[in-house]
Amino acid sequence: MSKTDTIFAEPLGQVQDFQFDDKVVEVFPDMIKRSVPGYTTIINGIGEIAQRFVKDGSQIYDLGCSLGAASLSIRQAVNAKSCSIIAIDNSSAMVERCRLIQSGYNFETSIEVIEADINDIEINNASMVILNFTLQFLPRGQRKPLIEKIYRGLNPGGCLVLSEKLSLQHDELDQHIIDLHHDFKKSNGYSDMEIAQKRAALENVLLPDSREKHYQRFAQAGFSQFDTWFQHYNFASFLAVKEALVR
Ligand code: GEK
Repeated sequence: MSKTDTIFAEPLGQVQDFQFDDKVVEVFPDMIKRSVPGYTTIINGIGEIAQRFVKDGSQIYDLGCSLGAASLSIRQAVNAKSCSIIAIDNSSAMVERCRLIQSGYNFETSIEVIEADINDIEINNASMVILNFTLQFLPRGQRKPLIEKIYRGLNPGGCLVLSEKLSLQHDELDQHIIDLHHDFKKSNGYSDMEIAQKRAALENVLLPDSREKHYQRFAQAGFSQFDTWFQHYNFASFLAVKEALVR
């Protein structure tokens, strides 16, 4: 059982930039479910998508894995043989807890949890790559090279699942959707002060792009097929497929 997230429950005066540290690790499953609309549906969907795309003898990359929820969903779902998951995060607190959680399960699909910056790792022989609410934390200049690296590392017919908070094109509608998200957080027990302080902590750290920007990046990287397979308010998940060479 995950502890209840109360990190922003008391007035903080000066709110520091958000960090994935020990305090966050302790409450992370509770925090992400109460903050990200559709998170559980996306995690389950990633397992279902993996059943279709993961091929025997290939690798699956979970980039910015946190506690490995997406990896676990894939390990439970995949029937392909001799596959391995490479789960990467640059927060040592996340990696330590992720290793502990994953070692409690024994599935045919193995997992290696690595502490590294996802910009520094190699990707190869991949049938599936996951960026589940991670790209939005990278400086904008790092995003295009990463999507291009993923495209190069995917086998033909392989896929990328990219989940992100979006900024919407029309300012007025964007504000309505942001308010609906705040109502979602309130209905999950967060106070107005918690919502405001968390927002301030994320302001310089979580930089959302528009759907159009993501689609442009997919196309520029070489993906010819991509679409939105899930959206709840301003939280969406995209599926991009590297075309198979022979039809
Ligand atoms: C899930 N995918 O539960 N290199 C490696 N890791 C990074 C980097 C980087 N450059 N930048 C950020 N991270 C997970 C949820 S959380 C999303 C992902 C959220 C890591 C960071 O340490 C954190 O663990 C994760 O990306 C983002 O399916 O908390 O909203």
